[in-house]
Amino acid sequence: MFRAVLVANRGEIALRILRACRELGMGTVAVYSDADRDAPWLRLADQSFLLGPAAPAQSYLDGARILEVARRSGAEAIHPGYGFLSENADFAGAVVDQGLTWIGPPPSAITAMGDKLSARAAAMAAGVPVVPGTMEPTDDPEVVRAFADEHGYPVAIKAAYGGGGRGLRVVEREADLRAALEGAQREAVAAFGRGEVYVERYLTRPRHIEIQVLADTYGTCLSLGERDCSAQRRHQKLIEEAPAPGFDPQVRQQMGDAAVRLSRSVGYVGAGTCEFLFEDGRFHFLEMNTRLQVEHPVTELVTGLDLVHWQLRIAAGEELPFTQDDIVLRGHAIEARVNAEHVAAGFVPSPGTVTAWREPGGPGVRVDSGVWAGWEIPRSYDSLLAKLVVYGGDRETARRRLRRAIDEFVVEGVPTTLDFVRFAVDHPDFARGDVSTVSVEREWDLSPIPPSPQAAQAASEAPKAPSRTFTVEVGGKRLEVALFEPEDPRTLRRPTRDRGRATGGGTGASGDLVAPMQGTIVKTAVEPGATVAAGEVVLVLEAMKMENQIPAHRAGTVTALHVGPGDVVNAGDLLATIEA
Ligand code: MV4
Repeated sequence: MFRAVLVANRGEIALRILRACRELGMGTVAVYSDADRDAPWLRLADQSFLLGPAAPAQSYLDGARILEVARRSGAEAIHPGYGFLSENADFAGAVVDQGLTWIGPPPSAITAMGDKLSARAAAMAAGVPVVPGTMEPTDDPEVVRAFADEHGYPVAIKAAYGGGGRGLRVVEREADLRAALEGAQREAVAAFGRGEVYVERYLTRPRHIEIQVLADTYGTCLSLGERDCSAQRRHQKLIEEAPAPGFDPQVRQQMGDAAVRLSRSVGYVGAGTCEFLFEDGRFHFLEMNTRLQVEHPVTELVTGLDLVHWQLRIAAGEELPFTQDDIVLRGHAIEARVNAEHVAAGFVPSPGTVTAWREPGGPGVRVDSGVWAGWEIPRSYDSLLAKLVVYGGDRETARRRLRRAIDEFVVEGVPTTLDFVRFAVDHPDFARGDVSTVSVEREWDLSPIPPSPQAAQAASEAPKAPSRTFTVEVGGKRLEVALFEPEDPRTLRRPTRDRGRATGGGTGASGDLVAPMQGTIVKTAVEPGATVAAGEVVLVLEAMKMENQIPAHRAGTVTALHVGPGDVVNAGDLLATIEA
């Protein structure tokens, strides 16, 4: 038991952890930035401290400031949540050096799993299968070529210090090898300051399956089963579920054993996750996340265990009172992420003010959120507003429940990824449980997803207009009437042109190729006057430290390039003109 726990995070996860502390009778200390003064999680804390300005480096990433708050508040332990400082071994070490308890694994375990090559080496040593690939960093195209010659294309070039898909390049043929190596290195240096890469055989349609582990300080380390997180886009998970649909119990056991072996080998303590790719009945270790994950609730629902309770109790020195045989998976859970994003425009973050917020409820529905009506979503942080998690006795019950809960969820003021989830739960692949990591991006036609009224409003750049609904009774029958007119029609501005946001690349008859997102032009791939096929890469745009190849939206002649390397563009800005 801790007298007080400092929660070094924000949003839904801060709320989640504060609730657990209160349930265990521990005192709570919350922190916040200038942008989060009005935040809902502060109400659940015994004490709250301002960290500083909105910029993460000056608030939630400022370890020294957080330690100072810990001292002032009398907190005995720090829970980092996910993101921010949660996988920072130096900060974890500093917490321990201050005589405080770090609610997470030992810093040495964070370091062992901190880069992909060292994680691969640990996995090999523990007898855990990894994807065939090189084990040493290289910057030599010949090393990459030799590996591809031996194992065949496609190969994946990966940044050793990469993450979230940054510094990852897939090479289909020898001719693309050099450019891919340079691209991976450039991206890795930009994002992580380190350009080391290595090569792996590229699996073309794997599922992303991860194993939740829980270890105490007395040598007990258990697998809490798997989660299937294959439904993702641009390395942003959208839907996660437990157990994985149609999963063979024998494979579950083998993966669980592998995750436990690996965790033990690095002296793991607390809650952790081993990520695997699963293809053709075989699994390959990818990396280990040494923290609580966003999607932990689906595991909680099928195991009946409260992961945050156990993190706190393990950190307080308690022994796990159950064994592997006691871990029984029951029923099915699905989580949908509710991000403030404009789906039809290519999942573009879309912060704004949440004007209405009504969460679904009823049997088998859990909502972890950090939002209320009137909340202005800060631009400085990620766009996760809430997680809608449903439970059912079997997968189909859970799937239908998710559909029902989405229909109940009222969010106004900002568009959300619920627009996507509504579409996804009805998709035949999802209904069948046949989703891989490439389904959403490469296989599904997302064009039927209608722009939500909020998204349409955002795209039209109309003044923040009252899109209001009224309830009227006509002949005694209740009717909902939606009003999309601005209050004062004189302020209505017509959009001067389709800025292309609705498609991400510009479509239709227009020759305008527009930026699908804000970012920096890294390079141009064609010269003015060039003839391009639809889909051919025209330029490379770096956004959020990821390089995005911008394809031609139509075949034709590039009559003008309006930007060049180094230019910063906003979503909707004109990049090139392509005349048919
Ligand atoms: C792969 C792969 C296929 N083959 N490695 C993407 C991010 C990084 N964590 C690992 N990633 C992948 N590595 C080989 N050898 C496919 C992916 C991948 C992926 C992995 C997990 C979840 C979603 C993904 C989406 C695209 C690609």
